[in-house]
Amino acid sequence: MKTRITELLGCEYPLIQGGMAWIAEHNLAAAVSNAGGVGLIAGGSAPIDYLREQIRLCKEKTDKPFGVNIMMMSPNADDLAQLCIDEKVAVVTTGAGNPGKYIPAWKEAGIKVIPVIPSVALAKRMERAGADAVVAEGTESGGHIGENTTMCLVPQVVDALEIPVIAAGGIGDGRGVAASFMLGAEGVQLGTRFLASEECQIHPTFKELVVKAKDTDSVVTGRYTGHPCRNIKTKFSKKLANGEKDGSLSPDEFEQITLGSLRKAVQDGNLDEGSFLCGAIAGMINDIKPCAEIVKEIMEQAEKLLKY
Ligand code: TUI
Repeated sequence: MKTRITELLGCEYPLIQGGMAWIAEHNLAAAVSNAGGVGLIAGGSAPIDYLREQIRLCKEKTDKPFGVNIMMMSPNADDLAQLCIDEKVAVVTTGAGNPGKYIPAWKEAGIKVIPVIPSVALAKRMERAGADAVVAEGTESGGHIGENTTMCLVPQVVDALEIPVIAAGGIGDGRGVAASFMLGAEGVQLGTRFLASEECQIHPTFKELVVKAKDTDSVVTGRYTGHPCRNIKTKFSKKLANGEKDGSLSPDEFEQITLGSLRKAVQDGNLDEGSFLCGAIAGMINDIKPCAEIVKEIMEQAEKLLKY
């Protein structure tokens, strides 16, 4: 399956792993890259020394291309952006904001730049700013999301841009990949499917929630704070959703009790205070497998459906 994305990134499959904050570290990224996709390490709001170490550990585990995701809302985004240049990272993706100010320096350093965007307007701005490709991310995704669905967003972004488009949001198997290609995408990004992988370092309770989730076990919280996030339904996320709905939780109180909640989910599996960010496709994911198997099965299924 050769597309402009495999050509751009020098990978076997046009498949990248989402740069999930607090989750995507070097073991996961290296496993996905070794499987023929492109793994990403999440910068999130990590300290610079942590990210430098993760990049170096990843280089030890794979000689294939891998990337880093820079979260624009991170207080140290400037430092992490420069670190990618210093460490000669092959690919940078960005999320939760407009990375325009970093693009010239990344391009100058030979880094492939792929912003994650939730709208056609931002996609066009990113193309004008020099992005190599975009990830068009639908609201089915886990974590911080826009409003548009993958099915509606991807073809509109494809029509609006010349650069290649990677589809994200709600893709969990080869059918989702094939569907994305029918919409005009030339690559896919998957996050949730890799939560249930052997190499993913999240707490076992988190993996169990993903594997056990049904189609209706996904909830969006925090719309009224301006940072809507998709989570797995738990006692905690239901409390947040109800507090938002009935007005018993002010936006300030919401921000207070969700502070640190990603770490509590990922590291502690804390069901009472953790935010288990996860995409809506979790209902379809029923097993934990090595990344190599996940990537191979998905791409074989997609190739069969698309008759490559
Ligand atoms: O970034 C993500 N997903 C994320 S980031 C994250 S960490 C976080 N923690 C606390 C609050 C919020 C986030 C968890 N999940 N996905 C990519 C993505 N980017 N989705 C939506 C966007 C986005 C939104 C607005 C990209 C650009 C944008 O631009 C607004 C503007 O014009 O500046």
